[in-house]
Amino acid sequence: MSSKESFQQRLKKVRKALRQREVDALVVVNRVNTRYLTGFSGSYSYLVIDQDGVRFITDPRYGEVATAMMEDIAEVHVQPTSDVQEWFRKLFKKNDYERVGFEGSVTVDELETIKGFFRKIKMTNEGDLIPGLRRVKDDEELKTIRRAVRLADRVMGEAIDRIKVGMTEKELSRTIRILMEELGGERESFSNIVASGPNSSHPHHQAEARRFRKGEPITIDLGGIVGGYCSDLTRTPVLGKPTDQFVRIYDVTLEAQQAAIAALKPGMNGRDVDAIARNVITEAGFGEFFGHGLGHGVGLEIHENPRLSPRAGDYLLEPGNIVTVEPGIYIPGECGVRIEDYVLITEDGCEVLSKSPRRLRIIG
Ligand SMILES: [Mn+2]
Repeated sequence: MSSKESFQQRLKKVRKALRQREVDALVVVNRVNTRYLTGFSGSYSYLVIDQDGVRFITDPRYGEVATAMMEDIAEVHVQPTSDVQEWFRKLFKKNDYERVGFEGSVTVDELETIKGFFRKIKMTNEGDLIPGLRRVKDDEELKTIRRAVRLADRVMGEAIDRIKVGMTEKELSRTIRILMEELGGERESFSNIVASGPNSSHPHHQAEARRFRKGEPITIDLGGIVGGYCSDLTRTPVLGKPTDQFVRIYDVTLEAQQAAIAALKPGMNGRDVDAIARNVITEAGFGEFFGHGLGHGVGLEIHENPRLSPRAGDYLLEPGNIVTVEPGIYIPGECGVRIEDYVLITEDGCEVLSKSPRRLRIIG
């Protein structure tokens, strides 16, 4: 399937959902949802989707690009931003819409503007519609996602190879940032985490000028963007001979992760998957040191649904979901470990897309 056909398919699904929800038209402003439906990644546009078609409104900065991109996808209207309200007013009047859907992420400012000229129209919150579609990745997305994950694997391998005693967290963090672009990423999908020694007990540590010492673990959490899609990968190698305590928490974390991966399949709820990993950690006596959820969906955004967590909703996993599986044990003031992989839910189980070795890596 070409990317153009994928966009047409996704828009068709939106139309079908609008019919089911008895909503006459949907207005899309969210940048990520816009990219998902059309491929457009500029900073300003509106989409209006109804049963007759798709209208794409942008300003003259993007006129040429958008016109070329939207062929066979949407009808392009290039409007100076000052005329957009009037354009909407005319469109809504002409089509006589009764119910118009908006995304939950519309700002209060945008809402007030919209309310001003839609007084007679019933506005509904359809904020769950497009994220619901985005939860299940299509083949076109999976191709891109595999490239993003390969990039993360390569950067992880390179980063671990460059670790040496005396290097600072900040130096390694900068190296990762540069590698991510050098090896083909658009940029990082989030600011990488490099946490060494006692800092490794902070799950979201910010890199400091602290130098790596012998015997210390170094948690590296990184990801890059390829074609708009994010990767997310964590490893915790150790520089020289580790302490017994670290080896113990590493083994337990890995066992917890493998138990969750072995169980992952369609029809499971995110709470149950989380509980499988959490039980392993709790039974080993470290339950109080695993303070975050087991994992999260990923795609055009670094954190999406579905979640694998005690607070996950009632959603049951489906083929095409992408989730991270990232248990951790963090012992305050001493050390921590997190092992994170990137997993695709398949028809009968799951496929771990990230290939970086998971066994404890001892550097030097
Ligand atoms: Mn993650």
